[in-house]
Amino acid sequence: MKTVYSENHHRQHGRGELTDGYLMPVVEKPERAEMILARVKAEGLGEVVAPHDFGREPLAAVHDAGYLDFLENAWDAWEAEHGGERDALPLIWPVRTLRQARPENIDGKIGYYAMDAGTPITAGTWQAATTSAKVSLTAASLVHAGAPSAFALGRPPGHHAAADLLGGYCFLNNAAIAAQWLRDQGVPRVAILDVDYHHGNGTQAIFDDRADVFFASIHADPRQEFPYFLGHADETGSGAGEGHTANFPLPWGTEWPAYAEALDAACRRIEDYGPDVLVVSLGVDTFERDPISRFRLSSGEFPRIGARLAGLKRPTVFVMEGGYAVEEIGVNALGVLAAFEGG
Ligand code: SP5
Ligand code: ZN
Repeated sequence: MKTVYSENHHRQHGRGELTDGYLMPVVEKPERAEMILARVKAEGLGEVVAPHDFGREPLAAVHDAGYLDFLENAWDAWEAEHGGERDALPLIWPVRTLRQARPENIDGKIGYYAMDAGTPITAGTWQAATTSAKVSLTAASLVHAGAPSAFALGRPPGHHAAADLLGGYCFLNNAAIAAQWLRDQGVPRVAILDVDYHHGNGTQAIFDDRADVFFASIHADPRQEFPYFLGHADETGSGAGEGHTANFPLPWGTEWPAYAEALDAACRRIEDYGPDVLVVSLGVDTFERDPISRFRLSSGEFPRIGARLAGLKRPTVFVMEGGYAVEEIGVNALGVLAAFEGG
């Protein structure tokens, strides 16, 4: 399969994320994509191609116009207020009892649009995030044009970003943008399977009340793990989308046998739905030595994920999400992709 890649991801290189009470070096860093790209080349997965420009429309089909405007201008506003020495991070949020209204001040705006203090906005964030969206759109267009599969090797990731919300290292929801674009090309039914360790709260929220995009996610139980406030088993969609969301939360310490059962259950739900195209939110932070995660999949088990996905026999767009064990991230991601192609 072809890999879509652009060097522009280097423009997102945050200096710090608030974690465990410290401002720590970010884990979502450029080396992640470099390691995966090196492995794509080493294993000969296929041609590496540059993304095309799709304009603003496919972004606006998923994200709120006010949010896009904020994201595009946030760094300049932050720099004008605080200088450019430190990344932009929020420190107050409109939680219970507070009013959900967008302030004028940049600090207020960041709190209004951010879900956490781990997702720094930098000088290059807009360029990197819009390029990552283009990467996923280009992969979707390859599959729409008849390729059996394509790999969107973008960063920053996307699945925590909702219509008007950034967080979890995500700014634009690349998988949702690809899925919506496919719908807008006339593809009747799209399914998104999210295998990142963390629940894809943004993707779920975007398609919550819709029947034309099915969302299934296998992830660490939000009672224990980030993002804490979405991804429980009883969330099944709302309104017209009732029954079109399926969550498979698993406990800390989950190993392959329990993971495989959840994967199989999720795949059976997708088979029942019968999508025309499958979008996979591919996170490999389920790895046993991931520095921020607590599942225990070994490198040898990622190919089994790819083989199970191949069994769905659907045109498939892989969109890169998380995975922070930089040394092994390429091996683990390629484990899924190469086994998919072989299966
Ligand atoms: C795309 C994606 O995988 N986003 C994940 C965002 C998770 N951010 C919060 C992580 C909190 C980690 N706390 C554990 C620190 C270990 N000392
Ligand atoms: Zn993750």
